[in-house]
Order: sequence, then C-alpha cells, then structure tokens
Amino acid sequence: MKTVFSPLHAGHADTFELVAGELVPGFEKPSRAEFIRARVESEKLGDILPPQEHDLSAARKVHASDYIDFLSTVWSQWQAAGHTGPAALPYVWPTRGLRADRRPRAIEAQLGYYSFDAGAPFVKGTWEAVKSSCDVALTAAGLVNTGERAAFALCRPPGHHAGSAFMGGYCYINNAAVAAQWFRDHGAARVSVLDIDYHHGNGTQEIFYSRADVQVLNLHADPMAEYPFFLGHADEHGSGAGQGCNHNYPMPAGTAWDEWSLALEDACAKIGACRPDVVVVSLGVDTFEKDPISRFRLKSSDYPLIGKRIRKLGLPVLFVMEGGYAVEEIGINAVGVLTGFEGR
Ligand code: SP5
Ligand code: ZN
Repeated sequence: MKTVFSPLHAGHADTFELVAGELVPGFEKPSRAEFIRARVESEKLGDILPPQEHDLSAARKVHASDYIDFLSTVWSQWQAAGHTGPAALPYVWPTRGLRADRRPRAIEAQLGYYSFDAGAPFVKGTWEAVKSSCDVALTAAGLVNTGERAAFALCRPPGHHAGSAFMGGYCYINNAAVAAQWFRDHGAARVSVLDIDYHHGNGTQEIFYSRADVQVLNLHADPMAEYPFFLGHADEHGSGAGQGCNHNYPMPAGTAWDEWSLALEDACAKIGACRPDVVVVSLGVDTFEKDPISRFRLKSSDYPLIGKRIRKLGLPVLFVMEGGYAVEEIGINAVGVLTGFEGR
C-alpha cells in the first residue's frame, strides 16, 4: 500500500493545550508523524509519496468558505494584532445567551467564533501544515480512485473533530470528510466513513448528518465521560434524508478488544448493508492501552486484526490518520492496521 506524507506537518510544533487548569505542551506533536513514517519504511509497507498541491475548492465543499479563509489568515491576523504569546488560542465563545450572528473583527473573538474548544492552537507553521494535511488526504484519495485497493494518508494535523465551520481537538480541516466528499464528486455514489479513533468524530458526524450519500460510523469513548462530551451518543441516527445513516458505538473506559471488536463487527455489517463504493477509515490509535490521554485497552497485537476485518469488506479503502499519543508505539499500532489489511 502506498503512503502519502508531507514534511510540512513539522511546522505545526511547540503548541500548548489546557490540561487540568494548566497550559502544557501539546500531546499532538510532530514526532507522532515521524514515528509512523519510520514504521512505514521499516515494515516496507510501500512507496511514500509527497502530496500534490490542491486548491482549496475541495475543502470548501465540506467547510464554510469563510471558515477556510479564517484558517488561512489566523497567524497573520494574530501577528498584526501585536500578540506575543507562544500560540494563538481562543478564550471566549458565543455560547447560549450570546450572539453568534455577528462575527467580531478582533482575532481573539474570531478564534472563539470558529472553534468549540481551546484545543486547536495556531503557531507560525500551522496553516501550511493544515493545508498539506488536506493535500495528503486528497492525493491518497486519488490513488484509490485510480485503482489502488487501498492507500494511507499520513495526515497531520488530524481532522475528525473539525466541523463545517469550527476547529477543535487538534483538528482544523476535516481531512476524512474532504476525502469522502471528493470521492462523491469523482464517481462514488455512496461513501462510508468508519471512525475508529478513541474520541467521537463529532466534526465528521456534523458535516454529513443530514445526508444519505455518506454513511458515518463511530466507535468511541462514551461522551458522558469523555471528550468531546457534547456529541456521540447512541441515539444520534442522522436527520432528514440522512436518517438512519449515522451510527454511534459509545463504549466505557476500560474497553478492550473483546467488546470493541463486537462494535467493529456491527459497524462492518452496516457498511456491507449500505453498499458504498469506497470506505474512508478515520484511523486513530488512541484506543491503545498505553495512550496517555485515553482509557481503552487495545493491545498492539489487536491492530492487525482491525485491518484484517476491514479487508473482509472487499471494498477500496482510504486510511486517514487521526489521533494516537503514545508516541513510541504509534507507528507499530497504525502500521499494524495497514499490514493486517494487507494480510501479513
Ligand atoms: C484527534 C484527537 O484524538 N483529538 C483528541 C483531542 C482531545 N482533547 C482533550 C484532551 C483531554 C486530555 N486529558 C488529559 C488527561 C491526562 N491524564
Ligand atoms: Zn482521538
């Protein structure tokens, strides 16, 4: 299987996030992508290709155009405002009781207007990394569309928490959603997005919630107890034309392969029933037992079994990298899914 990777991810570095009332170095750091790339090489998964540059029209099909414009100008606006902090972060949001129909000029306010948490920091190289991550997904989608059985988009930063007009949870552009839409626009009648990251892919769900042409399935930690908290319950089935096309599998802390694999089995049956032309897998490996911010208990030996089950669908597959923060093992686990898919 071919991998698409961009070195531009590395400019999104030295970020910060709030953990338990303290600003700490971001868990979503450059070494994540480097460990995965190294494992792709050492396992001889296949060629590693640079992304082709795409314009932003594909991203604008799932994101509001003003949101994409905002992302591309955050850093220059932040600089122009004279801010000197190490990262641009929001601290105020138009929640219930405030007005969301007016977008203030101040960059501090725009950061809150276009986000749902303080988990998507901006530094100097963030936009270039975000743009390249989207290019990586689109380039890998192109490989699948021209006959590859599967491809690996080694995206960084990740994307599944980003919605039509908001960032959050380390995510800016929803790479998997952009790719799913791209498949729709390039011959696929139906697409399934299977999200196996530990956290619910609230952005992907929001983007496709009322659509029948993109099925969305999420296996994740129960939002009653875990981030992103405000979406991802089992009773969210889609709306309007999309009724019945969204499936959530919230699971408790401590979930291991025996239970997790039952959810995967059910999700795969629903994908089979949908008969999509292609499957996009939002591949997070923060379900790992040693993940520093998560509470599932998958083992490294479980990841190839995930790939093996996805292979059994008998469909073209685009793997899009999402989360995973146990940096030492992230390559073993992510590439384990891919070698499992390839039957080795
Ligand atoms: C793509 C992805 O996996 N995004 C995850 C965003 C999670 N943000 C909330 C992190 C909460 C961290 N809690 C730390 C507990 C440390 N013991
Ligand atoms: Zn995650």
